[in-house]
Amino acid sequence: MGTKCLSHEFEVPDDLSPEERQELDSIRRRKQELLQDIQRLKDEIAEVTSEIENLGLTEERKNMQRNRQMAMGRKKFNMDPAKGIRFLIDCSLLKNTSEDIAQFLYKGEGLNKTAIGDYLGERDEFNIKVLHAFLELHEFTDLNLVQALRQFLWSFRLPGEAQKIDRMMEAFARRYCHCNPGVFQSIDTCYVLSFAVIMLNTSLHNPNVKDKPSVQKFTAMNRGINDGGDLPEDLLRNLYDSIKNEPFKIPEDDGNDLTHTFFNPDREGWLLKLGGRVKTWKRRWFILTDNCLYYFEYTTDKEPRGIIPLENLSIREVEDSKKPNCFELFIPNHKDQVIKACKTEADGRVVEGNHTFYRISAPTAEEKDEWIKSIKAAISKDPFYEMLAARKKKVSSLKGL
Ligand code: 4IP
Repeated sequence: MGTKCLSHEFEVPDDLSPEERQELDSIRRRKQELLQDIQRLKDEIAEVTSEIENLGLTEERKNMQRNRQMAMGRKKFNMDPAKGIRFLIDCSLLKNTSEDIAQFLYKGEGLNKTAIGDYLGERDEFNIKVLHAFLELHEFTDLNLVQALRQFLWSFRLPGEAQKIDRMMEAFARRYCHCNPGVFQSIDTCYVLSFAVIMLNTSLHNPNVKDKPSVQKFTAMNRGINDGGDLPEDLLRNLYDSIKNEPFKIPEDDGNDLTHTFFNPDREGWLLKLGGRVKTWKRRWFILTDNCLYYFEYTTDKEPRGIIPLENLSIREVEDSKKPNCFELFIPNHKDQVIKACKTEADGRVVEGNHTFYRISAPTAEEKDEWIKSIKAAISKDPFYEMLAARKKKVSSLKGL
């Protein structure tokens, strides 16, 4: 009998018995079946391989698309935080929960810190929830107030608006007190001291501030803020030393600085100003912004010749025998008091101003009205100082309760 082989045909001898022929037929059938099975398996393998390959491709494509949308969402966020967040939610890249959004802002990858600050400071109920979830991500346990503030103030850029700052600092104080129970009598105490520390940082490290407060002055300034009682001197001294040795690191300014302020003034234009001691009229370029009136010799000057903070001032229309369309800035009820302001002398020195009033003449009656309206809006009390003052009053008046 010849060899039985599945893959090659073999010669069949002529003298096979009927049994042998039967067996041979059965072998041929099995061979056929096996070949079919092999082919089916091959087809299946090919199908699965191609499916796997396709799967890899779509995953890759999906990832690429997700990355592109993420980058686009971040860009949108930096231009308009609310729009950016909405876009990322619509693309299913963010869940519409305060926790998820807070996590995204806390990581801050590719996000502009000014935009983060703006979003967190919004008054909307949902934004406030995000703000609180954002603070939950900050761990302040066993950190002193300066260390906690360093961490917090590095995670975004504080917005300029008083109400926003108030909400964010309140949330900070709440979280700090939660992580460090017993350090302060109340959240308000922590809030007020946080501001004292931020202001101390400016006084100690801003080269324009000449009068640097001593540790004694700092301690004295914070007397009575612990719900009427004093905070331990050691605590205040430690905070003072920490700030003195290392100023706060504030995120890079991304266009929200003074230059930017001058680019977006409330009002600007040429006006005539009467001198303080020597009563000469000078044409100056005035810019009203940031609750201050700045005047320049030329529109292109970088440094103002004078700065008049508008806090505590009033404005009125006046008649002048020499110039038309006049108005005056003055301190109500203190006719002879010199207005707090600074000016540049002819030799370049910056000195205090000498004016008991600033008399200004506008080119037309309309411009005079516009200036008066804008200045009036600017001198309506700064809401932030009012808020801080109210809290200070609250924490200092609790003595004896
Ligand atoms: C000057 O008069 C200018 O009017 C100054 O204005 C003014 O300073 C001076 O006030 C006044 O004496 P002369 O140039 O004729 O000397 P500017 O600084 O815009 O040039 P103010 O305070 O208004 O800036 P006194 O108070 O320094 O005399």
